[in-house]
Amino acid sequence: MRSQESELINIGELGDERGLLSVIESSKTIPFEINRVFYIYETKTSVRRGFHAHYKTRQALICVSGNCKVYLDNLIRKKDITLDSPTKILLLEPNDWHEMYDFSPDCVLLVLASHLYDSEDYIRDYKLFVEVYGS
Ligand code: T46
Repeated sequence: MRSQESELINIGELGDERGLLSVIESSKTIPFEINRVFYIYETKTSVRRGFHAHYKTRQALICVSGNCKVYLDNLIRKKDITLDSPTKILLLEPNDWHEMYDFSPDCVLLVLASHLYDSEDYIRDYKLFVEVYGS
């Protein structure tokens, strides 16, 4: 399988005396067509979720409120990313095993996805993940 690199981008903010506004434009900011939107909220701080990779779904993760961390493993590198601003977007590729953790009580994690929900697109077994994405 082709290895793709997840990426953290900053979309900046438009501000005036009324407050702040950040913009996400489908083809400009997000490098895939958005077919599904969901958000994760009221996750307990002690909870770690995710624990999977995908076959084809690409995603963009944005903490629109609060903060959380994301652990990424694409078998070449492992890293932890902090999402603590509505201007930070994690472009997550299918080949990154990911786990989300350290959710603040006010965390709302917005996810834009390239495909409709399909449980068959999930790789939830780490051994299978290594088989699929290992060299
Ligand atoms: C991901 C991370 C960032 C649906 O029925 N439709 C959906 O679109 C989604 C996202 C989930 N579900 C069902 C499947 C489970 O029964 O909702 C339940 C919770 O989903 P899951 O355990 O997969 O949640 P997370 O937080 O582990 O993972 C989610 C996404 O599923 C996943 O694609 O990459 O957020």
